[in-house]
Amino acid sequence: MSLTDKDKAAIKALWGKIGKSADAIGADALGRMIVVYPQTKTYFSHWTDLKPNSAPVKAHGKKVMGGVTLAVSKIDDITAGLLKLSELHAFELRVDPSNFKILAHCIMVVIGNTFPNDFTPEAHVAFDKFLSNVALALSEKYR
Ligand code: HEG
Repeated sequence: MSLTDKDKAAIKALWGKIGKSADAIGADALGRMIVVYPQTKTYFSHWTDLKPNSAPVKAHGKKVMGGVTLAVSKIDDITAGLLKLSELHAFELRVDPSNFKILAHCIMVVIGNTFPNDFTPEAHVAFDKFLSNVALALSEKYR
């Protein structure tokens, strides 16, 4: 589902308020993902510590949110903006794309939890659509 101008404005407005907390959002979302959906841990079995708030979980949360911040900055063509990341996840990391939806869900829960006032129903619907587009863009190179 493509993003309307109204969606894009709502996404940018939300990110303007919460983007500076991206690292913490990422760490929290990743920590939740590995607890609530333990099957996702298979991709991180090489880490020394797989518990929420551990150093590798925090570091990776920061990286993932760097990708989300990139997608916000490339909002007019997310597919092109995330092409390199799609190649990485498809060919090297071999992450099953169903996991993108799982992480997207965790990111939404964390934002709603941490920023209840900014996460209005309008922001929620636009950000949900945005993360679906991010998941789709990351899945682009799978075949
Ligand atoms: Mg991925 C690496 C972004 C979902 C598993 N992920 C990365 C990196 C970025 C990124 C920016 C670093 C790339 C680099 O080093 O060049 N990931 C990213 C986004 C999203 C996502 C934006 C979805 C919103 N990743 C995701 C999911 C899984 C996963 C759902 C698995 C459940 N990513 C993964 C792994 C690595 C990265 C295993 C390598 C991490 C490492 O080796 O420590």
